Amino acid sequence: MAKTMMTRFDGAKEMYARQGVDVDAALDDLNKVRISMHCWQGDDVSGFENAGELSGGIAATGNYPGKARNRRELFADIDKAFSLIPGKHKLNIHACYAVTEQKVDRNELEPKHFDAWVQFARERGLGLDFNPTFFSHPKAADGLTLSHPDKNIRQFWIEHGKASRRIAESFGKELGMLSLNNLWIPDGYKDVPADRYTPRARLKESLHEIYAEKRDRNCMVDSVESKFFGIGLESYTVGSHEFYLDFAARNDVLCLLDSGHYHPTESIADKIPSLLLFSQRLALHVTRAVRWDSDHVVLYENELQEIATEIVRCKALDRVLIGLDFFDASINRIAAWVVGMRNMQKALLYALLLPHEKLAAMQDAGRFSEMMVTREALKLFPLGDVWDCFCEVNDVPVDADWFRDVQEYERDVLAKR
Ligand code: RNT
Ligand code: ZN
Repeated sequence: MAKTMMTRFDGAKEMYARQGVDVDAALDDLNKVRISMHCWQGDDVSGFENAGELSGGIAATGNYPGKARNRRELFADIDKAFSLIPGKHKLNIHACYAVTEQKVDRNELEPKHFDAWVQFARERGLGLDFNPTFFSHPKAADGLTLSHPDKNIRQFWIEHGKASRRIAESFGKELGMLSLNNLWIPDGYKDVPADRYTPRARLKESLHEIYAEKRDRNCMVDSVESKFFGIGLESYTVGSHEFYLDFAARNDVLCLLDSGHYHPTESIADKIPSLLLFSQRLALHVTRAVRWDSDHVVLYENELQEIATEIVRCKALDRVLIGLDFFDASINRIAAWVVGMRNMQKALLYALLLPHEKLAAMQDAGRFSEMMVTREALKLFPLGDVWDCFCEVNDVPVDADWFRDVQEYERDVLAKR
């Protein structure tokens, strides 16, 4: 390590030690956290099916040049991103990224259609997570899938849901690392519905069918992702938070909280300890909500720090499955990945460097002024010096330097697409 960096690191270590924080232990803990990087930032959620327009009330806006147009390009871009992100992680993929010679409809997908992904992950020591794709498909054209009034359409999507569980299980088996199978459906209505009950009853029944078959819990876990509203589905979403919270609690399924799916002032961090008290595991889609949209690149800011802090002080780094979910087509897509992943790690480091027990003791003793003063002081502690050291040890460039690599890649590779 360069001498100045070493000096900065030692100074930081000493400052944290005076607060009772062990920096080396924090770095060890951070090194073990695998974050699931979503493949869909690389191509604006297009997938490999040539399905046309993105549907389901989500939108990737912008037309920054260099988007990955096929598997080869997406794999290369993922490699580039991971080369700039410290540590070993997981990759999160969607069913619409199946690699098939001929067209295979979603209800007929099998593990073998994801062999290319498994091989890619295996060669790089990555884990794989999975998501059935209930959008961008003719049978989801009216925005309804598992709650559709038409039984045949529901049946098609139930089959897709079942197929997805088999695929996720195969990922866990092949790679020896637990795979998360996360279900999100866009179902909802633009305007005030005449019946809120029946669509939810149909969704409940469809989910029971999907989850009826036992899968190996050492290989895969299921989660359900709720949402408050989507574009064109503003008045009602069938899979609301309360619906899934209850469903998950009763059916050996995890809740997945997407940090962009709630009311703008609602804290997602606050939900974490509540859920952890009742469930062994919890899954997250970390994203950044801006007004009515939920899928902006994750920045290092307060809400993210709060989420990370809750995970760490609940001692739940091994119980919370952290994934990212954003898609920005208006900037360099690799930079978007790297910024989001590194910020998630930075927030975890921030959380790992807080003296939680000391602060909790102050709370219990009613020493609230001291608690406030201590925390405010900690906000300006030299986290950046510890972070730079983490990057250096993991052999990736520090914050000020990595973008140059991305610019080079843009010039040499992306610009030629
Ligand atoms: C949509 C959900 C969902 C998707 C991805 C592509 O609002 O957040 O997770 O973003 O599955
Ligand atoms: Zn999400």
